[in-house]
Amino acid sequence: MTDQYKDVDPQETQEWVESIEDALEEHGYERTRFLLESLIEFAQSKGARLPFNTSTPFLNTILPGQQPEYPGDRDIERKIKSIVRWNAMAMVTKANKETPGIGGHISTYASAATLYEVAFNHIFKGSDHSSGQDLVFFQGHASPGVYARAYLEGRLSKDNLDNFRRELAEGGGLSSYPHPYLMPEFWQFATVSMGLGPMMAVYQARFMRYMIDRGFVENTGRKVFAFLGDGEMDEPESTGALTLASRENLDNLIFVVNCNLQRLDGPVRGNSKVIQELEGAFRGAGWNVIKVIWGSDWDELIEKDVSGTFLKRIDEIVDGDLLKYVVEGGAYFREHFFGKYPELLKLVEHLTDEELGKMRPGGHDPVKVYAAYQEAINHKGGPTVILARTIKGYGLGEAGEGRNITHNQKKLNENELLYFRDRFSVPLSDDDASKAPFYRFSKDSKEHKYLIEKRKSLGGFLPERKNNPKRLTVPKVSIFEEMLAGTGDREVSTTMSFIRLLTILTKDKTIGKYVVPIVPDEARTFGMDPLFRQLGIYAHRGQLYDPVDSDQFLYYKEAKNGQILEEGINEAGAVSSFIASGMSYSNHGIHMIPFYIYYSMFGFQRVWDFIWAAGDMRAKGFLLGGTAGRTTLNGEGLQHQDGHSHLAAASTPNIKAYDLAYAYEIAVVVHRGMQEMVEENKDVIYYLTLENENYVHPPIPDDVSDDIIKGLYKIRSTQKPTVRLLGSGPLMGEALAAAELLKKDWGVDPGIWNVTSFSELRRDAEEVERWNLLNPDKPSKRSHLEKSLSKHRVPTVAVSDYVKMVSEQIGPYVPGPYYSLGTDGFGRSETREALREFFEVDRHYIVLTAVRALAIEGVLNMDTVEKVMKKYNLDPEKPSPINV
Ligand SMILES: Cc1ncc(C[n+]2csc(CCOP(=O)(O)OP(=O)(O)O)c2C)c(N)n1
Ligand SMILES: [Mg+2]
Repeated sequence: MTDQYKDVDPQETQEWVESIEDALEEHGYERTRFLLESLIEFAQSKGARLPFNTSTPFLNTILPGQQPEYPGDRDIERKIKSIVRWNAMAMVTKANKETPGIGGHISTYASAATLYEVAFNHIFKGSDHSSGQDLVFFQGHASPGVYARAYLEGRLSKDNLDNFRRELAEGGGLSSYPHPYLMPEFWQFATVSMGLGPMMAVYQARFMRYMIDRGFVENTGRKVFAFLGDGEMDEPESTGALTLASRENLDNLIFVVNCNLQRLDGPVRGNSKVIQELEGAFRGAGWNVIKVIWGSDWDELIEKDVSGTFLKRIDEIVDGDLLKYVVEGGAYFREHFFGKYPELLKLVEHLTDEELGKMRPGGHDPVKVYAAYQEAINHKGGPTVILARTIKGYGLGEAGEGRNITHNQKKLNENELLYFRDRFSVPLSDDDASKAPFYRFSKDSKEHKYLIEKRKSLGGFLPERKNNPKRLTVPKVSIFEEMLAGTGDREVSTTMSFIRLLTILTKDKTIGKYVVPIVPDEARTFGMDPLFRQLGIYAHRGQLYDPVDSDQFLYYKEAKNGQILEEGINEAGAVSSFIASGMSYSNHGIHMIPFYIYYSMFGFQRVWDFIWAAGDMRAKGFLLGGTAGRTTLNGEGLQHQDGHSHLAAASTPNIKAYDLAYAYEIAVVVHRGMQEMVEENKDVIYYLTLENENYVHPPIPDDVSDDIIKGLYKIRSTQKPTVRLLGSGPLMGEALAAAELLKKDWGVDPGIWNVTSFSELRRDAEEVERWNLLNPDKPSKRSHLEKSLSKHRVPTVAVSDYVKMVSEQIGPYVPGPYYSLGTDGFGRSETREALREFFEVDRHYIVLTAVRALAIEGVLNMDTVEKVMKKYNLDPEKPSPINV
């Protein structure tokens, strides 16, 4: 027995309990809570060290007497739910019978069916509702159930269901999981990379607030729901933003954790109780927690347990035991759980083993689940989590109910199908049932009418993804005249140029207010802090304090209608804000234009999974990798110097990535990006790397804008080129310096080109190549690369501040021999010059490569190459930067 249960004076305890009982009866729940809290406070003030306890007894939060009346027809709803269950199971079973190994999940939805069906019938609001559409993150592995319901609603056809996980089938199939990219009129949120959903949901709710506080939309009480797995809660991201949600009082946010106590391999917490642990985490983070552990069958038993023995016993056991009771059935349950204490055994003596085995957990009881939803949607002042205990594989019996293999159960055999049919009274004959057909209520059945009527009164079907935003007009590129004109003698960095551009853009009368600058505690690094004052930092509560720099013009200004999202040291949160604002055109019907600027090293490699999800969800906006470039960011060393984010960007299909050298390039690229996003309504993300090296920016040459977008434009041509240099981003300066040396020291006059995007060049060249492959009968097309470079098949030397693979992307498509210089290896802190020499990307290495290329071509002697080495003191024994 734990200390907790040692009672040295039971009579005194009883008196206290009776007082509380009186208070509950006379004054109700709120007053009782107040009294208890006052007592605790008093005891603490007198020195009593009360342990901080974040969890409450393992009971339902809402007592039977506090439950609202159930608003629906239980009988019809059960029939509908049973058919949804059947169809979801049949969809996966059929798919795997026809195509073994195609996959799918039966058990997740089997556990979550009641959670979803109650919400579909009574809670979720559709887009025609006067409050607007609720945003729902569906648990990814429960997708078969969501499809099965859409089938009953008549939104999906039998063919669609037949083609679950066969998306290339004729007529199109259904995606494995929620993927808005693949089913753009259906799914809204990509959830299946576990942990991203909960975090993104928090930021969606927060962004909804932002839109309200900035006056873009009315507060109509819309909600964000996130349905999550209990195993999924182990992902650090799942709980990573909980305190933000309570800090910002997000009562528009509801998490529903499907606590079936199991994940893929086995129990989530065999040796303890995951629900209690989660309660502690959420309560500690300031959330309203509603536990739904026991179904109505248990009400009487718990009520009768005046001695607290049930509570004591339930406290002794762990989740592993609860799972065992489900699998072993009523007799085992009686013996091993109730059997420990005679008075407990007495409580269930009137029940048969079968009845005992069928007593449901709360998450399978519509009355309990509805009560939880009602309280959650009416809760004010903060977010709510519903922790609902369910059974994984509910209804599968021997085929997997509660068993460790259940997650991967993909098909039922004949006997199992018949068992399932009987368990849920599915009206199919033995013959029919063993073929696992889809079942649909006839149009004039009361079940069909009921489910349609319910959705109609709640504003239409869900999920449903909208894409009809109001188009915005992008001002002419001339608003960025300052960038286009060059900087004269002034030396600035591309990072500074971008901040100027952002300042101009946010001041623009037509489009400025739609811009959402996002930064994770790095604004001063990028010189963005003046915008704090100009735009304000978004804070729902405004600014409750006098900032330490309030006497200064550019003080730290927080405001309720602030425009900047300053996310703190939190790249995962910041990119979630980027996603929420980049999806605003769909979720709010208003194009917002996020500009998320961050240390480029903490971008792709840290949150690429979120960026991938952003692509799936068709988010749009600008990612700005600040202080990028392995050698351009010099003093910060190995973990700060980004020389590879462009590889990740290049392989993310919806991203257009640019590494820019000059201010006018930034103006042209951002301008074109905005046109694509808000005028043409394309789902595209632009990724720009920006650097902190200061140099003079020239004015924009004539007629290069289109080529800047395509990825390559000419800086200087020569009469009779023998070699060509491609510079990119900050290493353009080294390419230009190398050209000078080539001319001055070796009499070679190279053509010079500026590459703004290796990945855009490669994509274009690949597309052209593919078209030519598939269209042998038609005249060949030519890529931008070919059009630009094929006149002279001379050697080409490319240099960038990224790993060689970045510039090598275009290697197969460049006419003539192609040489790449890049920054492979770990970075380190040094001067920029030393780093460029170390990584062998400086002017001398460019010259060396060009001269050797000419020697190989027979234009120069090999002797000249040796002379180059000598002249610039290049050491043949220098260790490779990759190995040191
Ligand atoms: C980031 C990530 N890691 C692993 C997986 C593979 N995975 C899919 S479902 C699953 C178990 C899910 O358990 P839980 O969250 O408890 O959901 P349940 O199916 O039990 O409702 C795992 C490990 C994934 N989808 N995403
Ligand atoms: Mg689980």
